Amino acid sequence: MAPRTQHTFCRICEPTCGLTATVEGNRIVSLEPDEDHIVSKGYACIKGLRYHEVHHSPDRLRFPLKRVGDRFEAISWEQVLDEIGAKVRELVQEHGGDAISAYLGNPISFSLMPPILTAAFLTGLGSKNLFQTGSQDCNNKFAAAQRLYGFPFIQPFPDVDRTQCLIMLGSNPAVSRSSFMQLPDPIRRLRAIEQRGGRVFFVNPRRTETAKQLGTQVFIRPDTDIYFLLSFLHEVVTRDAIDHLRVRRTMKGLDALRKVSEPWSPKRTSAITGISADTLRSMVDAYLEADGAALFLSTGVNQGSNGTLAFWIQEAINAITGNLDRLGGTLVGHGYIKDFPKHARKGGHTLRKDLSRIGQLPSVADTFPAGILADEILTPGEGQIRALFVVSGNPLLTVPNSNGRLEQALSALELVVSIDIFRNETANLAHYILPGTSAMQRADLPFVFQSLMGAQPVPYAQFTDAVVPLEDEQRDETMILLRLARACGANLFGSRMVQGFFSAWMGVGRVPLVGKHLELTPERFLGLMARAFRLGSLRSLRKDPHGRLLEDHKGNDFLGKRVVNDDGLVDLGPTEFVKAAEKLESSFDRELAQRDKLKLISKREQHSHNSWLHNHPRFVEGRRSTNYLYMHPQDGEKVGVQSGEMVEVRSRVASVRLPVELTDEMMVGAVALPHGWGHQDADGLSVASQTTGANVNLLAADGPEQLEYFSGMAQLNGILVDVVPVAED
Ligand SMILES: Nc1nc2c(c(=O)[nH]1)N[C@H]1C(S)=C(S)[C@@H](COP(=O)(O)OP(=O)(O)OC[C@H]3O[C@@H](n4cnc5c(=O)[nH]c(N)nc54)[C@H](O)[C@@H]3O)O[C@H]1N2
Ligand SMILES: Nc1nc2c(c(=O)[nH]1)N[C@H]1C(S)=C(S)[C@@H](COP(=O)(O)OP(=O)(O)OC[C@H]3O[C@@H](n4cnc5c(=O)[nH]c(N)nc54)[C@H](O)[C@@H]3O)O[C@H]1N2
Ligand code: SF4
Ligand SMILES: [Mo]
Repeated sequence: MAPRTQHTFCRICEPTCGLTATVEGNRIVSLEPDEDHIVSKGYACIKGLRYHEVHHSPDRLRFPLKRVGDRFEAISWEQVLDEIGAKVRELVQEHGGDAISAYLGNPISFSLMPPILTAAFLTGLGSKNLFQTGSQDCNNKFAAAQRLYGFPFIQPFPDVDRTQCLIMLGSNPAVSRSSFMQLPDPIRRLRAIEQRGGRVFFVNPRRTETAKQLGTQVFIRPDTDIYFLLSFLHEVVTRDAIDHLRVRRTMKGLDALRKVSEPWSPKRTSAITGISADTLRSMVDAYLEADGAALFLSTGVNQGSNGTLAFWIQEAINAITGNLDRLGGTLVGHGYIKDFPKHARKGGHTLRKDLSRIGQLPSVADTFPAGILADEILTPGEGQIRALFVVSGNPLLTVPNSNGRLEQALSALELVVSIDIFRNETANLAHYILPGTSAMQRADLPFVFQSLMGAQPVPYAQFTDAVVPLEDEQRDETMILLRLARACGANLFGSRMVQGFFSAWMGVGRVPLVGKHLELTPERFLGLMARAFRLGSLRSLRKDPHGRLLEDHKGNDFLGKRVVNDDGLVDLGPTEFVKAAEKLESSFDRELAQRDKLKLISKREQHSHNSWLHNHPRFVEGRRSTNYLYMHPQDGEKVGVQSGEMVEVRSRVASVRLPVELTDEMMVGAVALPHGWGHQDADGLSVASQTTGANVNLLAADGPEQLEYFSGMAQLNGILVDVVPVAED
């Protein structure tokens, strides 16, 4: 058969770069960057370009599996759904809906339907126990935005193509391609800021792959960003560089905010951040002089101990200086759903106000923190979790898992179901594993960041059909979740009507819809969504296989118009935050006292993606077959180790062993360790299981007291550690 080509988009990370697939029969022979894509314009990275090899991996799941003793056996869909359904019904009847929980992982979140259906499945069972990656990733931004703007998904992002000054804290776009800001080809876009005479700063304990190529590197001691930001605010306030008119008209709480910044002069905080008062002032100069500037913090700060307060102060600075909601500053996108925050707020969506059973932590965007999952499972009492559905996730390696406590918890569950494309470490503890689709087998509209938050510097829409069909008993996650809901008796969205609609549709495979009889397919679903989003029909979207530009940002259309707090004003000084800021005095003293201790941070790698690309042979070849502890040579000397030697890294809760790599990329006092490793027992991953890396999250503390209160964020950066040499055995 002659090869054919098809344009599609990658769904590994947020840029969702355009790809062109060459397909022979059911085999994808190559993926190339889509040169004509309207935004990524021929950009794609090595992960996207090798995705077909991941897709065709011999380890892919093809049949539903059931654990029998210590083995997995293939069973039919009918049987698997019957058995899971019966167990869930029994648990719900005996213990109530909260006995059932789900963990929604990262990869599937780049698709439209499965995240919605996972949440709906639990709601339908009467359970509040949804966990997802947000509590390792970005819930601090949601928790803060809810107070500042009235809705968690209102997330201003830098107008990167027009700004004259961008200060990035805790982000390494050259490797990550950014987060909460869709940014294919980040280096070109960031370099352009300098080319038009602007400034770029990277505040980071490590001189990253990005900072090596452009901008100004500013080293910061891990987990002290809140003090840097408070001093930045202090300077802005002292200089009265405030757009008073704008603030008066569209914001409240300026006095409270000013007070919060008072104690934090640049000189004072330099003692713990390591950023001198002069350096900080020069950054404030650059920011204030620029015609459009933005502070933008990301995962590096989110994963610290004060992520919510840090994001609050950042947003407040952007707001009071007049940079929020202006071209060249930060923008609030419209997303595909017009006035989504307004409507969602009215309906109360993602605005639950409940507290977790264990630790009384607030839910964020209707989810609880994964850092309490082990406790929720292990602590008896009403509402105890007895079943877990893991949808494209690998919590065992990716959430704080003090000394392997989560493994103990998962082993204690009566039912664990994994929906994945591989049998990963978490799935090894499952009772059932359901084979999903790779992105190349899914029709899609990109979700969350584009459709809900509109975090697109260049707004556009794109639809892709599946590139290749399902094999054997693989199923689209949308269909799996719908069938599971029916088997378990979950009224989707808690609504009998919606459930009745789905049942009718699925039961007979046909449903009366707009007078016609249509077969249920994921494409049809997406067609309905596209129309609901007013993107037109799929047929019309297919006419733009490289994406279709939507209306560009104009700025000046958020403040006073789309802020959804009851009074329509941005709250610069939410009472709870102002109160929490008082505690920063004691943590400051603690920081001063521990200045000589090593702090551990995370590091993303070009060839891996959280825990799941280590099963691809090319990505773990040679030196890449393990993770390393990165450390400044001065610290290496103190510890007494050379590059290549083994060390033990000890935190309060556990220790791991791995080779060290000395590099002056690191700041003195900070060590970095890539996460997502530790696959030695993963017999379902024939390549990854041969790698030797260690799971850094064994070092991260879990349990409610260890999490940041407002967001439930786990502390994955700034963990105090000791590093000691070990003799190789
Ligand atoms: N120490 C430390 N820990 C971290 C982080 C850190 O920086 N440092 N980062 C955190 C962040 S930001 C995140 S988002 C989390 C991610 O954490 P998780 O979402 O828990 O884990 P992932 O490794 O992304 O893997 C998820 C699983 O999804 C499967 N998968 C991939 N594609 C598909 C698909 O199309 N369909 C289905 N059904 N399954 C699929 C993969 O096979 C893999 O088993 O990790 C967090 N953990
Ligand atoms: N290749 C690759 N790309 C990825 C991923 C991957 O695993 N691999 N994961 C994807 C996911 S799920 C996400 S959420 C995004 C995240 O993408 P980003 O939010 O852009 O985050 P990172 O690139 O991980 O950069 C975090 C940076 O924070 C720095 N850092 C650590 N601690 C601190 C601190 O205390 N203060 C400051 N200021 N900086 C600190 C680290 O040195 C690191 O450079 O990346 C995505 N892209
Ligand atoms: S940056 Fe790479 S992994 Fe991310 S969407 Fe683009 S091609 Fe895919
Ligand atoms: Mo993430």
